[in-house]
Amino acid sequence: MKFLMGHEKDFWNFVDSIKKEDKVAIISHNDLDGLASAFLLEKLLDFKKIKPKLIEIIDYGDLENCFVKCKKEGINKILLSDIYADGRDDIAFFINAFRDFDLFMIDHHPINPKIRNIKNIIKTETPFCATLIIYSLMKHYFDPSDSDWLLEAALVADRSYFAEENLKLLQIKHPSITEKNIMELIPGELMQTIGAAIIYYADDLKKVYNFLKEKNIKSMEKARKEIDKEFKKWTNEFKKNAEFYETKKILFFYGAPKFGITSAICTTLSIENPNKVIVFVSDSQREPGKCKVSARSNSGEVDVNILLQKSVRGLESAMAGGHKKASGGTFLKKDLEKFKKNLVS
Ligand SMILES: [Mn+2]
Repeated sequence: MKFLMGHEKDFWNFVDSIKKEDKVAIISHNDLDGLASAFLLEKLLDFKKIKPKLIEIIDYGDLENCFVKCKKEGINKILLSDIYADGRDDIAFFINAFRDFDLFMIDHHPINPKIRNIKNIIKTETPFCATLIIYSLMKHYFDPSDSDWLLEAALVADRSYFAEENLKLLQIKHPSITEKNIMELIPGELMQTIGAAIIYYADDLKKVYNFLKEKNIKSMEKARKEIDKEFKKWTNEFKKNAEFYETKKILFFYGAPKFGITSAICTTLSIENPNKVIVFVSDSQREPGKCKVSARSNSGEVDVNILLQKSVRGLESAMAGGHKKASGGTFLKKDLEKFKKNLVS
């Protein structure tokens, strides 16, 4: 794992600088890698006998408000993980946060040139997920191997195993694991269970966070049963009714599932159709009047991060971003036709 930005030593210095009297917040992303990152960061603080005052599991777009909350709560140190804070054009709020707080960020999303000079940021290439970065940094303090189960799930969730060294890491405990069978073996199974719980409890992720802390897999399996039913239904709908735009190799579908399962459906369909671009638009549960879009290109032939950014350009209150092979965004429902036109033209 190579750091594209930042140094291990800076992180250790940051952790060493945290004192009992500090008010520490952990802010992390609302997906599996984000929850696992927060889990590890809390363990690290626990090792130092420090209890974080706040643990916030958020969407990228909520970061600015989260900083406001931190200020109100008197937070002075922040550990920020798996948040693509520099992913939008206007990142003044983020740069200012380094003045307002003693802040350290660990992330694996592309680097915005505007943050190049900021210390206290570690960035890796996309396949090296935030959980893996934190896990390797923690080894400086103690042996974190009792969290291996969660690291493995995060490596699957963020598709980190496509980097050979990460697949090899998984093979230490699961020698027969390959890109093909990973979903049927323990790390893939666990990823699907935690992933389903994240979808089921999307409005109350602290619940999932506590399940992880208790290693309460049973409760997450219950949620998975419900999610699986809905997942099957909408995967079939997509297969039956998606529109195919041949020149762009785009499979486009609009539907309105009960849970936020579009992203997971896209991932599955993309594995089945690696050379096609899978695009699933649904109604946003979080923001009425808005649509949510997920896009995947498993082969990486099309950069779906660029594709979605192009597709929302000029649309009111729209945003898009993510990775080359997996990206997402939102736009107003009234702009669905405009979005589609931008997408396929
Ligand atoms: Mn991540």
